[in-house]
Amino acid sequence: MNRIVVITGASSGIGEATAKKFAKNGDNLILLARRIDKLELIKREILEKNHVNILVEKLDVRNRNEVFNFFNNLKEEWQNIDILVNNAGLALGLSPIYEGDIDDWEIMVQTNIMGLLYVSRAVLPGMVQRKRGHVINLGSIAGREVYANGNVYCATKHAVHALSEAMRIDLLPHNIKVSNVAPGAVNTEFSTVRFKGDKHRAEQVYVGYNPLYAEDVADAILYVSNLPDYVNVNDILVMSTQQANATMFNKK
Ligand code: NDP
Ligand code: 8X3
Repeated sequence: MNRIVVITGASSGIGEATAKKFAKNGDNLILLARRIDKLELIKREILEKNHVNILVEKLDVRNRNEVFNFFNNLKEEWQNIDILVNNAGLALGLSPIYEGDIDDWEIMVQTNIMGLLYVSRAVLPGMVQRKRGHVINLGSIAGREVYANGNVYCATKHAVHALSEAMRIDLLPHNIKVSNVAPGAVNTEFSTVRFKGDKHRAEQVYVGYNPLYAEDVADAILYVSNLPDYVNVNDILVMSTQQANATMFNKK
């Protein structure tokens, strides 16, 4: 559709799958993440199959200067951003609040909340000026419910939910859509990151049931982005058929 789509955290999982879906849809991509090598590979893979333009950049959403330098210095052809997918995010650890690692807490808050805010603050003024745009925030079932030992991660995703609602109000007069896409369990690098490289522990999260895959969430994101101008999905909760809420699974 020849739109300009920014995706944060595009180097794996939901962000990568979303980039591929948008490219297939004919959209041009600005792909951001810290692992530039992975972004370059994804770019190459996409360009083998799609005639779109792709800009990749090594960017840590926690770094306020890096974020503003990047967006303030975009070449003219990349400036008219149509869609921002605030996807970069992570969970670190799974511990009771009285044993939590404070460094982990800071990284989650800085990435999932402050990173989303920095990128949004950098991109939104252009959308307001153009009177069009769409912000799609990656929430979570963890933004609706809390579960044992998920304390700070759940708090950050509750914040994403609140920010989606608040953004929608502030952007209402400016014709800008805001959608909150909230998945249940998705089999990506998410649990490997949460358990700091312990792949065995990460795999156990997805055993006994069919979890979502990144492509399923990407489908929901693309659907939300392709609706007519006058239609917005404010909020979408998508999960495996074998998951009912944050903690109840029908495992075989
Ligand atoms: P992945 O770990 O596969 O992907 C996370 C992405 O975020 C990576 O591309 C990573 O890139 C990027 N990222 C992390 N920290 C930063 C940072 N500081 N700056 C820039 N990019 C960063 O996990 P998912 O694809 O599953 O997660 C994507 C989003 O979906 C997250 O917001 C997550 O909370 C949310 N989510 C995930 C669910 C799940 O069960 N998997 C369920 C519900 C929501 P890099 O390391 O290269 O910087
Ligand atoms: C990721 C899903 O349930 O592990 O947001 O928190 S969960």
